[in-house]
Amino acid sequence: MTSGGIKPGSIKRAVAASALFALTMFGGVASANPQPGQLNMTRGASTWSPEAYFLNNVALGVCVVIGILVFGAMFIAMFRFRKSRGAVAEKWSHNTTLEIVWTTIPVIILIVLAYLATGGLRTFADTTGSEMTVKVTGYQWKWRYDYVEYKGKAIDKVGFMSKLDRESDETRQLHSGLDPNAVKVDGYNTYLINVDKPLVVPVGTKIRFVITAGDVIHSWWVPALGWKMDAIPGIVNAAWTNIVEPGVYRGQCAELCGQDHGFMPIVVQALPKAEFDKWLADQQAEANKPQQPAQPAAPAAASTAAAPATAQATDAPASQGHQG
Ligand SMILES: [Cu+2]
Repeated sequence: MTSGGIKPGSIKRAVAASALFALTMFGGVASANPQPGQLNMTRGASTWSPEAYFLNNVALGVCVVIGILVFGAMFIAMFRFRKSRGAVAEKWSHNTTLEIVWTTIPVIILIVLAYLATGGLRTFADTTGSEMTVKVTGYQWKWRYDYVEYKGKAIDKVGFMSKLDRESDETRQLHSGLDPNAVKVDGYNTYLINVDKPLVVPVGTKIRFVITAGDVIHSWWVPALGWKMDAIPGIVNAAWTNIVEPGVYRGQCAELCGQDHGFMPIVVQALPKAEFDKWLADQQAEANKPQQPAQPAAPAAASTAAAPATAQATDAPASQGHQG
């Protein structure tokens, strides 16, 4: 670098401009589901999701400031000190003080980021004290949800497949002539992000998810919960959430898993506790009915539970272990 200085006034202006930029990027949208034109991540709808939102903003803010400083210095060097303006290169090649400074500052930044991220990961990984357990299994190209336990009691036979809703599925077919913008639920465009049967959960309850897959690697991702978790055959991953607000939260498979990877959305419906208790009781009553053909829900659940086991009869035994 040459000895040419940058005026303090221009630094002040740069800082003010970057602060304004940061405010426009992070100050606005806080809806749980993505909105058209939304730039930043969602704050989410669970007790933990603001942590991910905060960590992202801090890291992105650091990156933006570093980017402005580095590119700013680069452009000033290129334009103000160009040869056609008569700039002459300095001859010195080392400056111990400068080298210590530009090593120390990044190290401090990294330590601060690592400290914050470690705190976030620790709370994220702690599934202890859960009041409910749901097993999530990824298949090409749908999800299976099994309710394992609630309030310390095992739940028997409540589980179902959740796949792309019929309207989206018909619309997506080649030459269907149907308008994707017309696929809506309550005025919200749900093309490719709606399912036939959502995962129903209670709010204000710490829910442990145990996540696996029956064929290839998938990833269960609902942005409003603040995390995504890989669903891997033969491995059971755990994660948790505690949803604050009742509502419908949408997500998608986040691991390229085959030709219909983009067509296996996730819908989580969070109900007030009393409503959920009633829903679960209904599901249990339905599952324990002796006569199957009377209700359409019962044979559907039974056939989907049996399907993967028969379809994968020739597969490795490891993938069958998850059906139970
Ligand atoms: Cu997938």
